[in-house]
Amino acid sequence: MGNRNKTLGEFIIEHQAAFQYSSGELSKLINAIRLAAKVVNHEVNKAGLVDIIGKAGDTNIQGEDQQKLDVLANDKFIQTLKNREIVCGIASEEEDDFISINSNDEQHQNKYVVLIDPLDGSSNIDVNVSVGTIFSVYRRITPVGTPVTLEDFLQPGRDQVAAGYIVYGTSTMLVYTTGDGVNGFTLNPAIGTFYLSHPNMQFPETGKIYSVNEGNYVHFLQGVKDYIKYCQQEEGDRPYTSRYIGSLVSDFHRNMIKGGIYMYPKSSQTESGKLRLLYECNPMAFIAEQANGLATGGRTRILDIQPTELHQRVPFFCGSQKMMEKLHEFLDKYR
Ligand code: AHM
Ligand code: MG
Repeated sequence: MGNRNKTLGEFIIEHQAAFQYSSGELSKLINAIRLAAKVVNHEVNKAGLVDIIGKAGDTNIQGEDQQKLDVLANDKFIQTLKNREIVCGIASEEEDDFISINSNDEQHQNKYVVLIDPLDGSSNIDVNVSVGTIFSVYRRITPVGTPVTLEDFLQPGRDQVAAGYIVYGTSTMLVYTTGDGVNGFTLNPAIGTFYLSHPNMQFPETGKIYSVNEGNYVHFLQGVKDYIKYCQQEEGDRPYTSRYIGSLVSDFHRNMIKGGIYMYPKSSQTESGKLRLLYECNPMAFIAEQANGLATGGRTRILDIQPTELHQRVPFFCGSQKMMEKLHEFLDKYR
């Protein structure tokens, strides 16, 4: 079957067959994420009606408390994964600690852990700008049949089995990789089905877009400042275009399609930048590398960092290969 009208469901089944020893667990897991994504999408789309249906903290007509959307998204993803008993542990940007899941039938038999940022860029919701969900999947390290431990979550990004994001934008897309390229699926909201719309996504080798919060410029390291100045210089195909939504998923998604570079550097204010290694940088770095892009912390490959804590932050640079190489040249001058 060609790619015409292929649904995410069909794609998952087809690709499961490609894993010789697959038990179908990973496919079920992606399916659960697909389901939760649709529910969250529905809620995100209603966000503008907040004055009509009530805001966080209010009680709605059915007597239910209205939740903030990021809390709601967190609950939906966790509930869906828990109910379907397909993972042994979950860590979320919204939770202080990881959650260990006991399957009812066979205790702790599942082998995957999921790490999730349920609603990234949620400050954008109030102003009707795109937000996203980011997820990352690892095989547990500790033996199946025992409760998960912190060690199962603190694995370097290169050991990810799958990673992806959902962008709730002008249309809703689910983009993911299982280490065999990156594919994007667009939701047809009328029938609630994701269709393969962007097969084999690739960062263009170079691009003309740079994305960084320039309001922090004075606090950046000299190498980053110099690179930004380079992007703004009039020469060859420069100046580049500056585009910053402030929603990592959307900024990344645009750059992957059009060619560009995203930067969240450390600054004199924030020693490690802002973005979280486990919930944001690792999954995006895995997708970037699978799509012919690069992701580093300035020099170190993001996927090679050994995490030390669940909510660890790291500087993050990611994008088209040639642009990343140029950035590294500037950063190297100040080493
Ligand atoms: P969040 O997890 O609290 O939503 O923060 C992450 C977001 C990213 O989506 C975005 O790239 C970044 O924060 C923007 O930060 P800033 O407003 O400092 O530029
Ligand atoms: Mg986030």
